[in-house]
Parts: sequence; C-alpha cells; structure tokens
Amino acid sequence: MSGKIVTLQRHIMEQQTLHPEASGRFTRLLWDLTLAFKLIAREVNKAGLVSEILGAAGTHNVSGDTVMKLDQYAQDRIFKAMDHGGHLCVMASEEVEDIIPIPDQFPLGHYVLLFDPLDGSSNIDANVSVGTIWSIYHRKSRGRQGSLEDCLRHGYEQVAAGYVVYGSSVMLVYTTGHGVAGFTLDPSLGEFLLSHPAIRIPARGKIYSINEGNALFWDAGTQKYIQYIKQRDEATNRPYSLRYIGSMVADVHRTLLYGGIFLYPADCKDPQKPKAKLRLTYEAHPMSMIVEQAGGRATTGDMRILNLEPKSLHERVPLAIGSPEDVGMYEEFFSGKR
Ligand code: AHM
Ligand code: MG
Repeated sequence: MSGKIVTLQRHIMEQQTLHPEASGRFTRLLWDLTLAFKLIAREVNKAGLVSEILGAAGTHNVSGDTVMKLDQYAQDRIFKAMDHGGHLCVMASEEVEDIIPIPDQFPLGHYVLLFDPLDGSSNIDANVSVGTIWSIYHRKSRGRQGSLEDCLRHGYEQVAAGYVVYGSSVMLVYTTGHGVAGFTLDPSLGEFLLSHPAIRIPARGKIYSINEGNALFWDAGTQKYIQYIKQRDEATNRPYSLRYIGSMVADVHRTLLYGGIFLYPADCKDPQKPKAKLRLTYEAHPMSMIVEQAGGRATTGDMRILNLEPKSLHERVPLAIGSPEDVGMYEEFFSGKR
C-alpha cells in the first residue's frame, strides 16, 4: 500500500487553513452535515430490506412530486443534525414549501443551508442511485432569525456546495471554492476517505445525458444540438454515447468524472410559457459551483447559472452542465449561431 489516508474531517480542517479568517464554525458545520449523510447512506443501503421504508409516503411535496418515505427520513436527519449546532440562521429544503427556521431554544449562527435531501428518489424502488445536494451561504439579513432574503441568492455567493451519491459505493464530492475533492465511504470504518483529490472535468467528453423522451418539446436549438452530436463528434468523427440514469446527482457525477454534457432543457410545448424541471436553489446552483470549480461550465443556454438570482425558493431553471467545450457548443446551437 502507498500514500497517506486522508479522512473527510482532516480534509475539511486543511481547507479551513486556506481561509485565515475562519473561526472553525464552518468546519464544525460540515462535520455535522457529514453525520447526517452517513445516517442517510445507512438507510438508503437498507432500503431493499426494510419494507416500511420502501414506497411512497402518500403525500406530495410543494412541487407536486410524490414524496417517498426515504425523502422524509433524509429531510428529518439533515434538519435534526443541523438545527442545534449554532452554525445556521435558517435552512430551506426542496421538500418544504417555506424557509425552515432554527427552533427558538437553539443558538443561531452565520450560515444558511439549502438542500435537496434525496434527489432522484423516484428511482429508489429499482435500486438506482440517488443523492443529496447541498449548498451553504453566509447570512445576509440582520434580524435575529434568518429570512427568505438569506436563501434567495446568486449562485456565485455560495461559500460551499456538495453532493453525496448513494451508488454502488457512497461518495461525497464537495467544494469550498478551492477546487473539488471526492471521498468514498468506507463502510467498515464509517469514514469518508479521500479517493478523488483535485477533480478536473475533461475539456470535452463523448457522452450526452438527457431525457430524450421529451425531444418533441425541446426548443429548436436543443433539438438541433442533440441531432448533431448523435451524428458525429467533431474530434473523433463518431457519435456521442447516450447515458441517462434519471437521478441528477448520478448523471452529473458521471459527467464530472468522464466528461460530456448533462441537460434538462425547458419544455416548450407552450412556447409562451416554457417550463423547466430542475430547481435553481437546490439543484442547479450547487451542481454548477462544483462543476465550475472542476473546470466545467453550467448554463441555461444563454446565461451562466451561477449569475442567476432566484425570485422564489422553488424556482425552476433549464440546465446544461458539463465539459467546457461541450457546453460551449450547446450554447452555439441554443443561440442559433449553428
Ligand atoms: P426530484 O428532485 O423530485 O427527485 O427530481 C429531480 C430529478 C433529477 O434527479 C433528474 O435529473 C430528473 O428529476 C429526472 O427527470 P425525468 O424523469 O423527467 O427525466
Ligand atoms: Mg431534486
């Protein structure tokens, strides 16, 4: 065996030294979050064994999706891990309509946590990978409790962002604005160990990832782009391969490691009212920070995702994310230049 073993805790502490003004609060916040992820990983792993956990809970979340029981478990775990540490002034989650205040009896902190507790959860019953996505901001408001203002932020204001993919192994990928690192959970140790230091996305890939069943409803630029890359890749003169899991975390994770592009464009059935699916605050912003930190790009087609400021918590946005050259080519088709 060679090389040193770096745990996530040690990595977080080393990252802290890159911020001379850091007080250690942010480090403790990330440790608390990590505990919630380990608990969620344990339950997701048992999903096939525990019949009460499988299946829909019979309610709908604010976006109208069916809420799975594990969604509720993940929501609860993250809330309970983060409500009392004194790090946060407010939270918001894809599963909850309004902002989530910190209970009165607990101290308040300077950070804001936004999260999607279990993305892609409609896949759980088929044992397909799911994930948790999170992002952290400094607070902005001045009152005692945090407010909506703290949660509706430009993506470039994120202090940190990350995701956990519960797949064939459990991986945590995060950034604090100094590159991207990936950790794999060693189940026997219960520790995330550094497995992917300094992740860089390839400049160009050979894979595209999109729900092609929606092709009829895409804008003309997206239709033309997908048609183009299915015929030939400019570099190899061969068509791109299609991979689509239907769990954004897993699809973007593969894109980060192998390169290529993941897209969820707007549904333009009614051209006056294009409808996007993915949420800006909980999904697009954190994934875009991570991919940009790894050298990639993320766009709506004509705007950088991280420059967008949501008007509401559950705002949805079209997304194309991945290798810089692939995203660049998509923008040319989207804008009608090609
Ligand atoms: P969710 O947050 O309700 O799970 O929905 C988001 C998921 C993404 O993970 C995935 O990229 C997308 O929905 C898949 O949508 P579709 O089934 O329309 O292809
Ligand atoms: Mg989601």
